[in-house]
Amino acid sequence: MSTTIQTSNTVVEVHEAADLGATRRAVRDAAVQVRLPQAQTEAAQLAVTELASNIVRHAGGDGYVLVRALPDAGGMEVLAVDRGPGIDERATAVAGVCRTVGFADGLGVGLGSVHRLAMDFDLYARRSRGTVVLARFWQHTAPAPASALSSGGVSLAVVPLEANGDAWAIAREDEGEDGDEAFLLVDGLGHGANAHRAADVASSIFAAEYHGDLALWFERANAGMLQTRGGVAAIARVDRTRNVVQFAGVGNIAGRVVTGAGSRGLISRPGLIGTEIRPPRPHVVEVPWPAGSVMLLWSDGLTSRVMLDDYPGLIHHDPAVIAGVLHRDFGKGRDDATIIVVQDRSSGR
Ligand SMILES: [Mn+2]
Repeated sequence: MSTTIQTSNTVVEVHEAADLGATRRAVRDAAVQVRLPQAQTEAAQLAVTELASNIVRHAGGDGYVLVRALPDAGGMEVLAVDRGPGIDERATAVAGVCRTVGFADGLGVGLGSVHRLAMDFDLYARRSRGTVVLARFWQHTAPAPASALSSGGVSLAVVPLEANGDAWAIAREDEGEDGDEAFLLVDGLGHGANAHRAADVASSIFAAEYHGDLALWFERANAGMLQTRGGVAAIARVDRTRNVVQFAGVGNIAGRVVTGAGSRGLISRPGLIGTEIRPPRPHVVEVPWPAGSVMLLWSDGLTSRVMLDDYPGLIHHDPAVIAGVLHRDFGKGRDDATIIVVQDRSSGR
């Protein structure tokens, strides 16, 4: 069992050229946190400068940059998100090719240089709906995938620079390609420092005491969170042997599993954890998880109707890009907001 509590994103709004410096500083802070070598730090700063200037020049300054440290893997990621006119949809196809053949010239708008600088690169654009570009930087080389599950997310405090009252974590229950993995999403009541503390206690209990039993975690988390203002949470556990997702949620955490055959909602039970001595009793539901499935889990900082239907091809993109697009389009902007994306790559696509 190895559990990693995930870091929140830092957001820098980009409206005009004067905002570029703040994007570079956010990148530098994350780079320091994960001990990125000088060369990679400079590459990341150059890339974010290019991405942020694109937002100013081509998206009318209607966008932002999300920066996230990836301390366990020794890296960091930058998502440039805008609501601009969108690069031609062909560019998305070109970016798909770029990832495999390493050629990105001809995209225009400086994306070619970002692609050369970044160690992972992805892009999703739709005409009149905006663009999301991903650039990742690692200490050395990109780590080999730990399993056939690929995951990413966006988690953001409603007030920039305020503590995030949402938290998420990943537990890899066994080593190897086909190990089971569990994903925790917790939302501390309200927002700010006290919500953050509740979420922090819940994710720490997940890291220390979760061993594959969803209902037991809810009991332990309820007891631990009694010292806090409490919150809501869900765990989705991908059982790779039986090819099912086990889901248990209490309160406003929603989920969806998208497969070739359609999509299934993951429904939480109403209630709270950490507010009453008697622990809540979550229902553990199971839904099929065929090869190539994608799961979304999100907190109530996004609307309840998060769907991939309006986004042709998005499902095949990097989970962080999927999270960036859905967070932009379904975020309510009134609460801490988190969306986790889990992708099964074992279909060999
Ligand atoms: Mn909330």
